Amino acid sequence: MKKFLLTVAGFDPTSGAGTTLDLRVFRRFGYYGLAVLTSVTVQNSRRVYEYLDLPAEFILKQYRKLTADLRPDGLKLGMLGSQKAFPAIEEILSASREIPVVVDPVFRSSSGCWLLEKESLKDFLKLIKGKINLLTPNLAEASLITGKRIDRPEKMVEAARKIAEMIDGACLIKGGHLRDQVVDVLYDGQKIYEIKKKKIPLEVHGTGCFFSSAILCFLARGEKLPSACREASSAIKQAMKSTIRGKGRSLFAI
Ligand code: PXL
Repeated sequence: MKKFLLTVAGFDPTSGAGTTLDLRVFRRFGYYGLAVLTSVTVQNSRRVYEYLDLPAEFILKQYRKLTADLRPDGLKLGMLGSQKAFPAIEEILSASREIPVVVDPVFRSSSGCWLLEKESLKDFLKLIKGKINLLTPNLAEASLITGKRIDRPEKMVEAARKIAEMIDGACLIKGGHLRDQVVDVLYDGQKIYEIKKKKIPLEVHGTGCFFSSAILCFLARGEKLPSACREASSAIKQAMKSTIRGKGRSLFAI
């Protein structure tokens, strides 16, 4: 029987990131995707202009009515927009203890627009602590979380351990912005895994959303975390062969 995966994230009108990309990724790996919106952004492939957060009660209404009917087999959290959404997210996480949960800490868009207030970082970490399977920060997000500049593989190893301890869960730091050899570093609470890859000279919007959604798909299939991350990494490389362009960055054409 087909499984349901749920994304709780923002709407990007280009479909290059956020809920509509997550839904396409879920479908690509054989799942039926469900979505609860936290925020609606104004953006094109060049940049994010502004966004409007939905009230926490409205996020919860979407979630409660949806899950009274269809039960998700996995949960992904993306853009939350504001700390005001946290009470809703708390309820959603509490109801998701039996299923895999992957969180992409969307703090800031590549074009520099804050998608969650910087001041809410500590509360964000408290919100997810002990309740998720995996957090997937990129180098900038890992630097924000640890308060240190994370820009080299050795520092990524140390930061992955530290963040995993802070959230009482596993952490995968994405090294896509490293200069030469690109490596992602996973700490699953016991061991460090390094996933090396070739740098692809193409800026594609939404790689973070794609990656976390794909990892969730492989976890929901029963794979262990290191192999789910490896498979998602190959899947993203494959998907980057098929992109489409407007006037800004490339978008996944999957
Ligand atoms: O890529 C991060 C991201 C996630 N979700 C939404 C976004 C963005 C970046 O622009 O708009 C809705």
